[in-house]
Amino acid sequence: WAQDCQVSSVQVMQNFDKTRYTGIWYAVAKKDPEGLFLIDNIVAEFTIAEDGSMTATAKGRVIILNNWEMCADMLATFEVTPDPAKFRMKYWGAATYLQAGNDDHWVIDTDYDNYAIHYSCRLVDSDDTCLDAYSFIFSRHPTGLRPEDQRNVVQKKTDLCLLGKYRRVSHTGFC
Ligand code: ODT
Repeated sequence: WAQDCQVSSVQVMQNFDKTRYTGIWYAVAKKDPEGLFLIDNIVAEFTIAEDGSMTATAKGRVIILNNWEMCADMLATFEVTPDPAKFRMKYWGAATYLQAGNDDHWVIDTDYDNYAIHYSCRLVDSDDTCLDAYSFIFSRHPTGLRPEDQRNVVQKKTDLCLLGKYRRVSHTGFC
């Protein structure tokens, strides 16, 4: 079986349960998109609103206006699609000078209690490969992934054609 790296054949989490996904996730690794925004100290918190829709907040260290380092406070709402693990994420900053946008937000895999793998392709090429993807590896533990989850995460990074493209995200208490 050869990897085709096509966006439309990316396998996402089966029977994704957004209720079990709620709570705090620490980013432990990240594949950056073009025009990197969140640098490190990235923590996301997912909530289910009263109407059942998923929302999230995220914090992370950013550098804006070339040289101003700050902790960004971000908000997002998630629009459902026919696949329960594939969302459209509308996001904006608590301050207007922060980034805002609308990205795909796919949950590739999670065990809900320890790790989660997120993927977003911002730009799909005419051959259905991705020209600008970003991806987060999340852990429930700020110290990182458990050794027993690492093999699985490496496999999913490989499936996404992103193996070797991630960097570690540090947590120093900046945010
Ligand atoms: O950092 C980058 O370079 C790209 C990421 C930009 C989107 C950040 C928006 C966060 C909005 C609040 C959301 C929370 C949940 C996020 C979970 C995963 C990744 C965005």
